Amino acid sequence: MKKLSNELLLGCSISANQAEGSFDVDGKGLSIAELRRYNPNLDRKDINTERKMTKEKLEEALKDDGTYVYPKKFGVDFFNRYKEDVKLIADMKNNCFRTSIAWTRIFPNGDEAEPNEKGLKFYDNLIDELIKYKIEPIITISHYEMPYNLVEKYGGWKNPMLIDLYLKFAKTVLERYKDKVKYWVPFNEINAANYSVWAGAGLRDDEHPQILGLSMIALHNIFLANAKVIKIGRGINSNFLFGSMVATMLSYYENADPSLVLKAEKDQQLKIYSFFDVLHRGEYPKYTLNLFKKFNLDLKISDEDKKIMKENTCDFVGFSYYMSGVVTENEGGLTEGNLAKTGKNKYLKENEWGWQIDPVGLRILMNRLYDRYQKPLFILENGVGFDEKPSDEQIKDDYRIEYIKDHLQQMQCAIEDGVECIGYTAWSLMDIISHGTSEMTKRYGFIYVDQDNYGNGTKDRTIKKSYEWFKKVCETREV
Ligand code: P53
Repeated sequence: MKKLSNELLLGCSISANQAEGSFDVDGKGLSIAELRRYNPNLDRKDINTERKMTKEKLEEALKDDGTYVYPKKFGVDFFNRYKEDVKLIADMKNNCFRTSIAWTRIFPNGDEAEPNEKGLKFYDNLIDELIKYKIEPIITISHYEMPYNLVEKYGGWKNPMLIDLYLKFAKTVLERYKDKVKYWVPFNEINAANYSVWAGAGLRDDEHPQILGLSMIALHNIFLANAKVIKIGRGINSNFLFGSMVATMLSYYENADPSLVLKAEKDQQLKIYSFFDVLHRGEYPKYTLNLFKKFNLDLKISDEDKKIMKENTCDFVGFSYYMSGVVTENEGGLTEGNLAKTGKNKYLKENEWGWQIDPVGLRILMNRLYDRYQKPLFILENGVGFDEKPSDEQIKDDYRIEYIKDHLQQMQCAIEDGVECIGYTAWSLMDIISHGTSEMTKRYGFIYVDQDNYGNGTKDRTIKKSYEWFKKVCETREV
């Protein structure tokens, strides 16, 4: 048993595009998330191909003629049921809650001169409802849901004009909620372009087949926007705390062969540290600069921009952690995993989607991140998806309890090792639409939502066994 501190923020996390639905209500514009289809014929080993946005899939999505469903359009009705959901958060004794503000509710096309008051009203109500129950809101400004118009008209984040368009949106919400929200996540999983340039940067995957090259221009614009939003935010309220998030997957070496160890280190540099380093040290590490050279990219970073990046680094190290992987020479022995095709680790179990469950890896990672940046950490996402069937009885999700319990214990071990940690928000509050596959079947919630992959169902919420367990943890601070 571990005792958690009363100061620790402990709660759940969701995103607007996976939960809200009501995609065309009150003047909301179309976002890139709503163009990701659910494919009923998908073989799970093809997830990495399915998640790529191609010209063909995009045209089909824009037509939306009934061939496929686009579940992020209907979400799980959080837009209409937020009061009921916030009450469930309060009853679970969580002291914080993380969600995002849908850019397309505030600036439907992204380039309007004035924000959409009706869209802001929804977040006024949601944030006030959280505060009513003394739940600390943690707000993600951009969670894979930019206005589609910014892709079509401007070409996504590779266009530097996106920086000011993003800042206009961000400034609107930072000012509006300056006395109500303290914790801000300017970008969800800023390294998302590693996995999907569509979600991360609004670039079509078939036009940007490699993760580097052109997408680095987009990433640079995102990094600049991150530094600039922190600068603006500090001018609005000096107590704001910022932490853009990085999706982390710890990589082990399959054996002690030094060349494999080197390969794994390089893999971590490329996929994780090259992002954290810019966010927390305010400049590109040398190995990223070398990559720019290798791809013949002359980003023409002005001295002014260098200064802004250097002076406006994040306050906390925000990250998501779901699994670990193994760097191997044995390409035949890879997991089937969504995004994360990696070597199998015989010491670990996998979930149905091939994600290898590794609580001790969280402790290792927290130690490494704290050693490297010496800033407080915030675990913004951690959780596990299961295909849970509707049932008249309560869902007894002991596997989820075990997963979260083991990770919370390892988090506490890391804290006892000397790591500073602000909080932990589990993914996710209730079952929501999966980011990667737009399916409902991959359920992460403490709360069951009666809805299938096509949006059929009452959408009623029922608590799972894990809800009661997590409530007890939040109340007693014992895990
Ligand atoms: P789904 C990759 C690796 C770790 C986390 O993912 C990731 C991804 C991208 O899929 O994304 C985060 O729903 C993301 C959430 C997402 C969650 O992980 O594909 O921030 O929006 O839902 C789980 O199983």
